[in-house]
Formats: sequence, structure tokens, C-alpha cells
Amino acid sequence: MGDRIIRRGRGLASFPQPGLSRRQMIASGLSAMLLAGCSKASGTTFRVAEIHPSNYPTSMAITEMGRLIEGYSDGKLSMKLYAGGQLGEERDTLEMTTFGGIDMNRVSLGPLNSIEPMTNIPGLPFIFKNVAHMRDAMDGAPGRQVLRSLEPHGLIGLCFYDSGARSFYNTKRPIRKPEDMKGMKLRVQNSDLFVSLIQELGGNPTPMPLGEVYQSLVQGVIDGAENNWPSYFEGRHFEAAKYYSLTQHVIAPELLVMSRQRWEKLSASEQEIVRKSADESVPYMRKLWDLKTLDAEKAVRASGVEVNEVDDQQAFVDRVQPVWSEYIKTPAEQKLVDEIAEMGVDHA
Ligand code: GTR
Repeated sequence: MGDRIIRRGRGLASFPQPGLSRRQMIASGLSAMLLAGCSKASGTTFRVAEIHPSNYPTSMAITEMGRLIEGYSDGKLSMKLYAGGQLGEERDTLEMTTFGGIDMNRVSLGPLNSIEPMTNIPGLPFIFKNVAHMRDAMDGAPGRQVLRSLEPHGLIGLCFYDSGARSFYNTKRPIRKPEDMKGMKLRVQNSDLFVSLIQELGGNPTPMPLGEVYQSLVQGVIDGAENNWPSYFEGRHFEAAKYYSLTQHVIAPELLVMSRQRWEKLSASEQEIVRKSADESVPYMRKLWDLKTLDAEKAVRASGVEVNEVDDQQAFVDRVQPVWSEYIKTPAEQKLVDEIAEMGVDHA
């Protein structure tokens, strides 16, 4: 599945070293650096990777979680946030986390799709009716199942954070119906699911790390991308892509994961502290997220971006049905879809 992903180098560790892949080289170098900073006799510091800046709601939630962890452990456990992508793009840092080079990582669902198929399910287009439905499902049994599905891959799923609804934006024209997307070169996360989604809508998917999107929009390498209000705003993408069309095609959550290797070195009571602190950071994050979304939308609209509703969202829903058939392959995946759908009944 992952073979269809186009990887784009960022120039890191580009020197030849026989026998090691590029990612292994990055990982071994970074691991050495991180572990060196970690061996304080006084306690344990978890290094956390985050691509957003330190004032973004996910980063602030991690900082809050660190405060909680320190309090609950009487200072024996702490967290250090590496915000702004200091440790690399999500897909690379995720791989490092799986083999213990990074302790914790805040990522979106997309980069997890090639690691564990169960993570495709909450990322299916239009599976959630709204944010409240997503929160209910991820706080409940479906969410717990997705978190647990990561364990065989070296990751402990700690909690879900919000990411709002993702919509398309571009430099060309408003998207009102799927036909408006025909031939548009659209950046997607490194996820086959997102590649399929764009293909079904008639666009030309271009997987690329988030950090390259602004420049690629400016240079015309891509025509557009898709994201929530805060990321569209924070990445300054709105300066280059002046049409934001409210397709709201995906309401996938973000995840905070921990390296299983690191997790297994903790005592049961330390594990409990980590889980409790992660859980308690979620409502804190959601409050910040709601405020940030409103602020970002306001700032974007004030900047002169043309924001439009789509003519008929059902037309988009219908067009992406093949994505569902392609990614719901097992009875367990179908069961998860059904459980999520059932929880949506109360969310009109
Ligand atoms: C954002 C998300 C990031 C990243 C980004 C992307 O909404 O918070 O973790 O995945 O989207 O599109 O790459």
C-alpha cells in the first residue's frame, strides 16, 4: 500500500552510508542526540515531537500535559516539547518513535494510515457528521480500538486531540462541485487514503510534507491543498491560495502517541500518570482548539480570502464512495465503521 506514496527528500542525512536507509540514518543520529539529553540522574524527560509552533493548541496541550506529569510524579517525570518540526516531518518522526528514538509524538491520522489500516477508518471522508460526533466516537469504544491498534507497531496511543474539519483551498477558483476540482494539483499528506480521495474527486494528488506547502503554492508547483482553518492560517497558506471552499470532507482527529519501547520501561504507576495526564490534557486542548478555529477563520476572512459553501455536499459524498470500498477491507474495519455510524444518529 505504502508503495504508492511519493516521498520527498528534505536534504537531511543525504550523505551515503552503506547498509542504512535514509530514515535509519536520521533516526540513529537523532536518537543519539535525544538520548544524550535524557540521561539526567534526577528523573526522566520525555522528548515530544510536534510540527506546529509552540503556541498552537496541540503544542499547548502537550505543555499542559507536561505540567500535569511533573505534578503527579513529584517532578520525577517531565516532558520537553520540540515544536515547529525541529525533529522533522511527521512521517520521519513517527518512524523514529516506533523504534524509541523519540519518546512521544503528536501527529495527525494521515501519516499513521500506512502503519495501521485501522487508522484509515476515522479518516474516511464524511464518516463523522460533525466535530461533536467525532469527539463522542473517539472518546468511546471506537477511539480506544484505534489507539490499541497501534501497539503491534511499537506505538502506544495516548489520546486524541481535535483537528476540526478539513476543506480544500487553491489558487485558481472556488470549488462548488466536484467537477471544479478536475485536474487540480492538490497537496495531500503522505497517506494513500488521501491520494485515493483526491483521485475520486478528479484532482491530481501530490503527497508532500506540510513544511513544503507554502513555497509550492507560491511557486505554482501545486494548485492547492486541504486543511482546517488553523493550519491554513498558521502555515500562511491563505496568502498564496485565496479560495477556501467548505467541503469539510474529513473530520479526522490528531493523536498523541508514545514509543512502546519507552512505555515498557516505565513502572505501572508511571504509566498510569502518563495516561491520566494525557486524558486530562484533552478537554484543555479542545477549549483552545475551538477558540483558535474561530480566530483563524476570522483572520482569514478579514484578509480577503474568498470563502464559499459547496453547492451540494452530497455530490462530494457520492463521488468518494469508492474510497470507502477500497479502505474497508476486513469485518473488524466494517464493525468500526458501523459503530461510528451508530454514534452519529444523535448528531443531526
Ligand atoms: C494539520 C495537522 C498536522 C499535519 C497537517 C498536514 O491539520 O495538525 O499534524 O498533519 O495537517 O496536513 O500535514
